[in-house]
Amino acid sequence: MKFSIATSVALAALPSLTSAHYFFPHLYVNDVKSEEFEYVRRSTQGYQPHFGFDILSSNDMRCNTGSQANAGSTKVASVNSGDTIGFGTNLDGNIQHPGPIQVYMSKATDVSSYDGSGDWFKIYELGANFPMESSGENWLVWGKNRIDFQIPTEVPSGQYLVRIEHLALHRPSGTEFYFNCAHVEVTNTGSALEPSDLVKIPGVYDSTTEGLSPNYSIYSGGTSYPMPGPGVFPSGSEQSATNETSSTTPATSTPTITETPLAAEATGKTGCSSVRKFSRRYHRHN
Ligand SMILES: [Cu+2]
Repeated sequence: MKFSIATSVALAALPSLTSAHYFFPHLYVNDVKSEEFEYVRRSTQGYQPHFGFDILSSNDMRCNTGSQANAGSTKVASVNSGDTIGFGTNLDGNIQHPGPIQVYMSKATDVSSYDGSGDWFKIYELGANFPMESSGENWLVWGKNRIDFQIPTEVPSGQYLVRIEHLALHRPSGTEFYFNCAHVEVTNTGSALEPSDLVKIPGVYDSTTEGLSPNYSIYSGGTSYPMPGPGVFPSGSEQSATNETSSTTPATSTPTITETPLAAEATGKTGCSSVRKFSRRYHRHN
């Protein structure tokens, strides 16, 4: 199907929809919200997610497009193992996309220049309540603008990239990837363990990964979700997200689930403003 001028004009007329996308420029340390990009590497990706599988084989999958150039100007937050830290969204916008949150860490000799090419391990994951609902609101991240998680007491002392990742699964044709990296220096206050279940980024996911759309559909009423990537270090501890403002907007309608027109899909990477049926549901202002 050809991408028509009429479609492109119609899409250009919907800029406000995409502004309800988001990124994670704030780090919370000791319950204090840092400045935008104080401890988080600024990228050139802004609030738009990556869409589809291309990003899975790119080094940009680590800390996002253009972020390496800002590594040297990003501060390093001092934390103790066992501390709870968190990421906050831009403008405290609530996340209203269905999918998991995961947090990975990678050790650096000097995080202010580190490119993320070493080993990564997962320290946190936030999934869904079941059964899976087509509204998407059964995902535990729904309506949150701050994701808190513990630096495991077992994490060895040293500097790290801490990478938060949100996968949005509402588009039947592919996954949206939201991710940013913070700089931290961990002081281990207990007994450290060598991190296990190590992965590389890129490489941790590929086009066959079960928990990614289109391999996984949130519209099938599933009773489980195959969390992508490795297990949680040290042993899958239970953690939960908090909400800074509790200002979740209630749903006003149930979305009509249809396949996305190919022409709209052709606009690809700029996000899901092209998917009207889902846009109305997931891309509201807060
Ligand atoms: Cu979106």
